[in-house]
Amino acid sequence: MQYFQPEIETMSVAEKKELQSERLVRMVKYVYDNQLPYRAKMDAIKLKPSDIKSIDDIYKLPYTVKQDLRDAYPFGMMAAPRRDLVRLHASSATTGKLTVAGYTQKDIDIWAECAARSLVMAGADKESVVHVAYGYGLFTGGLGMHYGAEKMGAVVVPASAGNTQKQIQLIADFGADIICCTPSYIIYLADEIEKLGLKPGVDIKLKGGVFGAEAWSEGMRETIEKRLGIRACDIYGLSEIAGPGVACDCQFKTGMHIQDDHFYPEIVDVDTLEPLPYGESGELVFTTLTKEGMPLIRYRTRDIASLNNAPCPCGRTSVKLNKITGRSDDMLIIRGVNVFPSQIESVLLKNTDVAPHYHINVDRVNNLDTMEIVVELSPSVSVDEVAHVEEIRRKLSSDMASALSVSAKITLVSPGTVARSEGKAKRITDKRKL
Ligand code: DLL
Repeated sequence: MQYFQPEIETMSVAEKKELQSERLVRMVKYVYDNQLPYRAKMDAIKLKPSDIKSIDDIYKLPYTVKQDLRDAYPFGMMAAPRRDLVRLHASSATTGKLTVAGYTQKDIDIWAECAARSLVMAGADKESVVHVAYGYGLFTGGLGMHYGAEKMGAVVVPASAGNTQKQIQLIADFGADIICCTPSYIIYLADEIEKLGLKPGVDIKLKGGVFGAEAWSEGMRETIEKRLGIRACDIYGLSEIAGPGVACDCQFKTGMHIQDDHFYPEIVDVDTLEPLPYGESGELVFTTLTKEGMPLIRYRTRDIASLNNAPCPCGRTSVKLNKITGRSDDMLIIRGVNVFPSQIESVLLKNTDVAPHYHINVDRVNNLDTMEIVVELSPSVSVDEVAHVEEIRRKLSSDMASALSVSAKITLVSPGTVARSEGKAKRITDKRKL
């Protein structure tokens, strides 16, 4: 089995707990002394750093929310002095102000280690050519995977996002075996590779990829793996905590291994905020255990997921993050029913007559919510075959209604019609919010 840091990745659960406890105690004191907004939260409930004696006390600590970061924009949440910060990243949230994160050199090194662990989990080694097609810039995808690939000693191709034809040429000519990009972009690349008549395994030597930055379903994973003949690993991260590499799938795909020596995960009930046990779905919360620049305690990510601690055949002992099913702010409420885009994607991917390129339009007409799913027909179906297209539409409508418990209008369009994205796909237009 390949590991990047076996002494940590396969540490016993008891040793890990001791390490987490020691780090949490230190972290809480550091944050109390250096991050004024959080100190105020602790003072408000008369909690002292000395009340936190082990990781089991974590539930006593108040939550940090995105609004705290916005209120402190841009630098109010930084705990390290300006002279110790070496990098800023920011996330352009779909709603509202940028959330800014500052990193010290130690933060960057730890993040690179986590990204390196992730790449090794996905099958990279020192002989690998790692093609990074995540955007380089304020977004953490590009630079995060870049530093990870260098740290583990692979050759990194810093392609960044965009210019799809050139990306394909580079992947083919440089013989990349590992690719890093969003799941929606790898599908786009697969379409273009097919159009160019290039053969996976012959002209394209990819054997694995780490795909993340947006929610994607198991159906999407199967499609990617089948079309390109590669292992598709899910990778998770967020700029406030660390970019890509907070968690990643290993080859057994039993859930993404969380780098929980640095980032402590919890799942809490979305309404009551009470901690939930393994297996139950709720909001994902992270506490940074080692960060200096912008440490965060019990940060509510708004991502909806569950955790599992079943042993993994790879030997890694970390707690695992099951696939993110959506974001609490991406959840659509259609006539009172909760719908996540990932549920829609799962239904679409089970139907081979349509391609996984789709957009969801939500509106309110005569006080009633309406939902339209615009999806491309697969290239093997012609829009001119009217009766066949109508049959596909009817089947999808009925599958969607039974999966979502709410009806949706299905609009089938020709291949290539739905806008492609080089970064995070924007899949929803909710006119009720405009
Ligand atoms: O998206 C970091 C990243 C880059 C992760 C490349 C993976 C690969 P942000 O722009 O701050 O950072 O957005 C973070 O993206 O809270 C999730 O909602 C979503 N997200 C990230 N990874 C996944 C994933 C990067 N694997 C937000 N599955 C997070 C589902 C994901 N959603």
